[in-house]
This record gives sequence, structure tokens and C-alpha cells, in this order.
Amino acid sequence: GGQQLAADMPFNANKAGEHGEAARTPQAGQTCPVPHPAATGSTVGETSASAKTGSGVPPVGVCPAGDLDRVRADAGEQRLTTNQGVPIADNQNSLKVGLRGPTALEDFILREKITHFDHERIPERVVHARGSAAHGYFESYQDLSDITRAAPFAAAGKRTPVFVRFSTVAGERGSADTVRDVRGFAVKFYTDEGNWDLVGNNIPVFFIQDAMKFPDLIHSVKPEPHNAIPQAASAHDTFWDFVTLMPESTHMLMWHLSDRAIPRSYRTMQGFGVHTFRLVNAQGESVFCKFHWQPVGGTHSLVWDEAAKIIGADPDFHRRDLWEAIEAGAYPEWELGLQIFTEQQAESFPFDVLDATKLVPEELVPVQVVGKMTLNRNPDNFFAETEQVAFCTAHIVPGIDFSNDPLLQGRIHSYLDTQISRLGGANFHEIPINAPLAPVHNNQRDGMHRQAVHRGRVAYEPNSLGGGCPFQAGMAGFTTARSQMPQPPEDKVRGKPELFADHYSQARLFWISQTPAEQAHIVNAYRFELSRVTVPAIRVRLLSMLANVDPILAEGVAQGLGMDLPPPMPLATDAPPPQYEPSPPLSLLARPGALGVKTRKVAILAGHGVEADGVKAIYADLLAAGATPRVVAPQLGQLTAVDGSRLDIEISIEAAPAVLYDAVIIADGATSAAMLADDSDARDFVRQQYRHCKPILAVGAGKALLKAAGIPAAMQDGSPDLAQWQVEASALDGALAAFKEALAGHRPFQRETDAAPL
Ligand code: HDD
Repeated sequence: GGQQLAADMPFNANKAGEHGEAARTPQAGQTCPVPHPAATGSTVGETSASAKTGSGVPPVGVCPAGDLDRVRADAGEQRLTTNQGVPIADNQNSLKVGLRGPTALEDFILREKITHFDHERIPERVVHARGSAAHGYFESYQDLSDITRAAPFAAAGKRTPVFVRFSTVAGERGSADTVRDVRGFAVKFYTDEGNWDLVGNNIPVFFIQDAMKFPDLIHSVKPEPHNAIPQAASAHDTFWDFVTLMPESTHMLMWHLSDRAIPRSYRTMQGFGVHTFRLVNAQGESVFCKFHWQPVGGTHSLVWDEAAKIIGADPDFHRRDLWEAIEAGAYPEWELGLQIFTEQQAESFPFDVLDATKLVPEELVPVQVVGKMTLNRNPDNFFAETEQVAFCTAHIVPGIDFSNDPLLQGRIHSYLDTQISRLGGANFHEIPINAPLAPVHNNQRDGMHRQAVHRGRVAYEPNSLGGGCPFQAGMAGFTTARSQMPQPPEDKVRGKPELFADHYSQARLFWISQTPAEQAHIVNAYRFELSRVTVPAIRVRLLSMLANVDPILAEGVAQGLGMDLPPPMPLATDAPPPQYEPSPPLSLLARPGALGVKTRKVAILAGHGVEADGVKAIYADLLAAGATPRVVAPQLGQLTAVDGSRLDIEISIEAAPAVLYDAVIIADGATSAAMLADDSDARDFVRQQYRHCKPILAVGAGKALLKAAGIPAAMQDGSPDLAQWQVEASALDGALAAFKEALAGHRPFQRETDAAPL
């Protein structure tokens, strides 16, 4: 009935029920019933089984709904009720004493509705408040049981359902997606031996070495406490004051100021477990391990000017991208890589593997790819799933264990603790999105909002009245890793191991592993951030820090800030620093990815008098290649083409400006080009596509817009090496092929005009 209602009555159809007798016959529900998976075929049994055992094949699109089905609610063809299930006849009017009289206190329907509304919000996460999530599964490529008994790796082809939440760190829940920030990459594996949360970031190192400093770090980066400015930004005094007094942050800052901190999408970010973990096999033998997620679509980022403009054009840019990709069936994928090394190997490294400000170069320990994660279902409800999901580093399963990294050790406490206040009590593990698929049996009882109805009189162990159940799992349960190294007895101490004092070698390693374009972006980012700092002494301190990393970097930033380079900051150790060779995998450009042009957005700019056949041919070609073309014009409606035919405009330039597209094609047609050349939005569009190094293809007369936009004269005739083409319609095919190749390659930074003075 929904369709018909909408067509017949472009207003709230229920309003008709406000007066007289009509109030007694409420309209039927306006949403269509969603078929229960049971009704769509035989897959439901398999889903549940696989969801429980983790070894089946969850059907596409319902993973791991097997267990969420129980709580999935849809109001299709259902009548409106109170929370007690009492039918509601009138959802428009409160109960009044006479039509113009006061509202009755006894209106329990009104009171229930308003009371519930008053309590709709829960506290946002103290960090990582802004995020987006999706369901999917992890599939192991091989049986890894010789090194870990963790359930997801038990067999080749074994699938384990996952729920993944991506986030920014500093911004509040409603802040914009494309700010410069670290991105959270948190994966919940619903394994058949309980939930395993791998709570990582898109950067493999961290700002600080000890959890003791985490509240200080976050207090410094969050909006300043007196005026709550700035939102979701590190470019302010308190952050730079703190980090320049904490030289251990130097390495992480290099990543934070690189293009890693402004990803093109969540789909094109790497993820890292950051800490050194342990893998433990059934014999209790253990190795150290670092976790890497490698996006199958490649690593791609925005450029800063673009990221800043997207904040205005579409603050939900990353959330929308993830949602739309999954809706379109372009399921985001990551391969899981492991860096495995022994304690003995770790002893020989020139850094301490318990120091979260250090990475293990891939040249030292190669990354071994062991499986793939696919995200194939959007959440049904943002609050119930994305907001209420609770990740805890303490959630590990048999086969995974911690290292003594002091940052990790502090996190093991912090996450469980924060969920108790954020989700209102100790039973947050019973919220459906958090509930394990593995059965839960213990003697924990009661607490706020307890869901389970425990039977029997026994809630203690040992017991005889309950037959001794639940019983200890023995060797089938959790065994912690045995260290192979002799452990000398130690006194309690507040301090750090010696190697933690080397703060610069790996910052330099990162710097020398970047391409010139990436280095220029880092210099520019320092310039921007420190230009926003108002206390000159902080800028001096930053330069003295960078002077320990690399002279070209430090000089470049000093020039950008109009300052002289001060002497380097004193070192914290006399030990000669380790020397690293460049590590190519640390460059974003090392992973072009297999996405090609799929899901990339291309604007076809057109005006009245356009050559419609050309537009249609380009459109069809891009669509066939998997890209997302859009006909973009100065306003909505239809274009009258040169041959008199009409062409639908899909979106206006002001509603979807240049920064929302990966590339632009300017359609042929003299009148069309003249109309666009006259339009300041269209001129800005082309200027920004040019500045942000995106492929540009001007067909025939479309060139006039390039000229009007002030694109350098030398580039107006095209420069295929720099991803810019100017062709007549007859030569379109060849140019379009080259254009698509450039689009797949993301962007030609050789064209960049924003480069720093290096
Ligand atoms: Fe954290 C959330 C990642 C250090 C304390 N952290 C949080 C989330 C991610 C990370 C991805 C969001 C999870 C979600 O989507 O719900 N955090 C990291 C990484 C760290 C790190 C990779 C360093 C390697 N964090 C860290 C430390 C502490 C915390 C040292 C405290 C001692 N983090 C928290 C927290 C949060 C959190 C306060 C806020 C909301 C939540 O946990 O659930 O407990």
C-alpha cells in the first residue's frame, strides 16, 4: 500500500485520521514486509549453523544475521503499539480534557513515548565517537593450527562472521568524516570459541608508549576545554604543545601528517593491530605476531585541500561511500597479513617489539597473507549495531595472546571499563550485536537489564547440586603463552626499556620511504597544522624535533612557517641510532589495488546544446566498466541537446561539487560549453579537478570551459602524461580508454601545483 499512498497523497496520509470517525481506522503500515530468510529458500538453516560453528558458508547478504534474526524487527503490515504491545489508534493527538483543554496526566501513551524519547541518547565514545560499520565474514586461506589454535584459522576456507567499525578519533559523533585524523579499524570476529576483537587503526604505530599517557594525549587533541574549539582537528595549540613535549610521538606524527590521515575511503585504507601480539598453538607454543589488513582495492587518499572542502560538501563522505559500495554489491575486501617472528628474533631487532611507536619493517619480517575479509551487509539499524557495538582489546580467544606492550596492557583494562558507563552496565555483552555466537555459560548473575533467564538454584562453583556444571574447560580452554626466553625475576618499577628512548630512527625510516609527492604533502601538512598554532615556542619545539628526523623535512617546514631552523632537540639516548634502508611498502603508492575504475565517480559536465549522443556513449562505456557516471549541469531538470533531444540531468553542480568526483569529462557542444564557461560553479568544478590532480577529459568544444576556468594554456590542449585529454568526438574511444586507465591509477601527482618548497 505504501506506493499507492505516496502517489495519491503527497502529505501525511494519517493526518486524514485526525478528525472525527476516521481516527478509528488507522492506515495500514507504510513499509513493505521484509521476507524472513526462512521464506527465501533453504539457506537459513545453513546460516544459523555457520553462525554457530563458523565453518559453513554464510549466504551473501545475511551474514551473520543467523543470530540477529531473533531481534530484527520490521513494522511492515503491523499495527502501531505501545511498548507493552497495546494497540494505538491515534498517534497525532494527546489526550485532552476537551478539544481546547489541558492534557491529561493519565495519557500513558504520550508519557511513554516522550519518556522514551527523552532517553534516546547514550554517551558517545570518549574517543572514536564518529564511525560507520558493516557486517561480513573472514575466510582463512589455510590451516594455521601449527602456529595458532585460534578458531578462525582452523581450516582452509573456514568462514567466521565479523562486524567491522571504522572511525575517526578526535571528533564528536556528528563530526565530519574527512578531517585529518587517525582512523579506527575495529574488527569483531564471532568465532566458535567466543568473540575476538582486533581493535586496530589505519596506522601501524601510536603516539605514546605507555597507557599512562593516553588521557593526556586525548585531552590535548580534543576540543580545548575552555571554549570547546576546534572540533575534530589536531591543528591547535594544546595538541602540538603536548606532542612536542613527548618526542616519542615523532614517528606517529609523520604518519598523522601524511596522506594516510585523509583516506579516500574506508575501503582503501590499510588496517593494523599495532601492538605485538602472540599466537599460541594447541601445544602452548607461541610466536610473536603483528596483524595487517591490506585493502584489495588498494590504498588511496585525498589531498588536503580536497578533504577540507569535502567537510562542507558532504560531511558523511566516508560513511556514504561504505554504505553505497555495499548496497551496490561492490563488497569491500581486505586480506589479512601476519608478520610472525620468535622471541629470539625479536631480541636481535634494533628496536623493542613492545614499543608501540615502532613498526617491524617488512624487509625484516615479511607479511604472510593468510585470509580475506569481505564486508557484504550494511547494518539494519545504526544505533542498535554501529553505536552499541562494544570492542574490547581484552576480547581474545584461545590461540591469541597479549604481549607485555605497556600500551596494550593498559587498553586491556580501559575498553571493558568504558563500555560499562557507555552502555549502562555490566550486561552489555548481551546486546545482540555484542553477543557471541558461541554459547555462554558461567555463574555471573543479575545487574542492570539482564536478558538471560538463568534456571536452577546453582550460581556458584564448585557445586554438586548442579552436577558440577558449568565445568572448567580444561585443556580445551584458554592456555596462555609460555615464554621461550628465561624470565629473570624483576622488581616492580615505573620506567621504560632502553630501546624505547630512540624516538627518531623510524620517523626517518618513514620519511625516506615516501615518494617526493608524499614528502611534499607531509611538509605542507606540518605547515598547515603549525600555522594554526598560536604560541611561537611550540613551533620552535616542533622544528627542533623534526631536525632530528631529516634536514630536508625540517628545512621545508621551517620555510613554510617563515622561521629559521633551531638546533635539534637533545636526544634521550647516547646509543648510536639504528640505520634503516627505505622500506617501499610504507608508501601509499605501493598498493595500487585491484579496484580499477569500479565504483569511481565521474562527472559528465554538460549544458543546453550538448552533443547528446556523445554523452550517452561515454555514460554507457563508464557504466559498463563499473564506474559511476553522473550527468552534472548547472541546475536540475532536462537539457535540450543540439539535435533537439532531451537529456535528464542527474544532479546540479552546487549539490555535488567537484570534490565528490574522482574525475570529470566535459561534454562536446559549443552552446553547452559556453553555458558552462559562464557558470562560476562549473569553472570552480574544473579548477578543483585540476588542482586535485584528477583525470580531465574535454571533448571537442568542451575545451572552452578549461580556458574560462583559467587552466594553464599549455594544458588546455591536453597532456595525456598528466591525465588530461582534449579530443574531438571522433577520437573519443582512444582517449576514453586512456582516461579510464588514469582513473584506475587514482591521480597523477606530477600535475600537482600545491607542492611544498622542497
Ligand atoms: Fe583505543 C576506542 C584503537 C589506544 C582507550 N580505540 C577505540 C576504537 C579504536 C581504538 C579503533 C574504537 C572502537 C569502536 O569502533 O568502537 N586505541 C586504538 C588503538 C590504540 C588505542 C589502535 C593504540 C595502539 N585506546 C588506546 C589506549 C586507551 C584506549 C592506550 C586507554 C588506555 N579506545 C579507548 C577507549 C575507547 C577506545 C576509551 C573509546 C570507546 C571504546 O573504547 O569503546 O576505551
